[in-house]
Amino acid sequence: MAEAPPDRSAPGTATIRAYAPGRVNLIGEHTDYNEGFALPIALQLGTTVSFVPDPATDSITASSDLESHSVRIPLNTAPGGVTGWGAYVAGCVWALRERGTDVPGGRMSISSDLPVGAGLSSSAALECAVLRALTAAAATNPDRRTLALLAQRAENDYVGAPTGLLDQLSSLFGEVDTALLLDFRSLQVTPVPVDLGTTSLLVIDSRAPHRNVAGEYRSRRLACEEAARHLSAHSLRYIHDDGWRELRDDVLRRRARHVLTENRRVHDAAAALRAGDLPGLGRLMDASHASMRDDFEITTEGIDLIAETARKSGAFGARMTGGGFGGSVVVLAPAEAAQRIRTALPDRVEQSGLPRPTVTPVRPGGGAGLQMAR
Ligand code: GAF
Repeated sequence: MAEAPPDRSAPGTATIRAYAPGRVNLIGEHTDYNEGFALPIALQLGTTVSFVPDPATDSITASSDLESHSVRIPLNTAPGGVTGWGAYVAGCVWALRERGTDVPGGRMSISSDLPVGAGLSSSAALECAVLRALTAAAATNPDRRTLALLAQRAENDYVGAPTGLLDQLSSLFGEVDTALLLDFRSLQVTPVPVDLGTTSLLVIDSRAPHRNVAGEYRSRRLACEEAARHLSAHSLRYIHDDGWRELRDDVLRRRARHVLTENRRVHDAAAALRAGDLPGLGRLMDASHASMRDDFEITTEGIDLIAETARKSGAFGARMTGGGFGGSVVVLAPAEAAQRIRTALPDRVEQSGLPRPTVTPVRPGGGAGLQMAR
């Protein structure tokens, strides 16, 4: 029998559709949990959630076009209750209910054009789209910073990933043709206009499998916290630019040096973007990549090869973007170099025995929000 269409005359049961984009961080990596700075853009790729509330049920049944099985999430779910991809949805349900939001049961379907595991923040896009849909269903409208903190709570305390706020703030505050200067201490978001002219911004997905990403991410975070403790500071944000010199331990020195120099590069990059100095921005991206490779040690052979090949092809700059240990490289390249990179770089990388990368031109897109149901 054909399924009945949702009853749009009954308040609270019509389909709610929400969208949230992924992000590419132009610069400022592993600075968020150190109360530092970053300069991301939201992408024009993202995740869409359709939710049909059903007040008669006390669970949410979620299905995704990327997964073969649907997941049933009891409304009273608690950390550990749901694992796998469904944990990101369940974590949002849990975080909302913990703050007293009366989330209704219902059916949720999820679709996405963001590659998973490419370092483009597919998890935060899912969380932000789910939160937008569920808060609309509960007839509440928290502001974007509150939503970002709820998404982070879902990820930290339900999923168990000790991540910062970079991805959620990027997804929620995204603006067309705009980069976002994020301050993770005040949670202030300053728009920086992006006028690339004929210059291209490319995302190159290494398509290399990630290994022990969660463990390595956690160890970098712990090292930063330890470095701050040795310097008697609440976080590395409170340390002056070359305060890392006071650390005796070589690993902690290099971890802290990455964070402190990266914060400086973020501000210089925002200034370069405002001044239209794209070669200058490219040089800062290269310096950021070197710092992630040598001091923070989060790049891989494949990622380094992609960044190096892009530079040799005439890019202004290239750097790994995201948490590291695989994922994607963001490249800023004049038109001719961009064309060379698109046609020749995948062959060059594949010839080295690495997975064939994909090259996608990107532009800054709008942030998460509700869509009119069609
Ligand atoms: C991942 C995390 F989720 C972010 O919070 C951030 O730390 C990033 O890695 C590194 O800058 O995307």
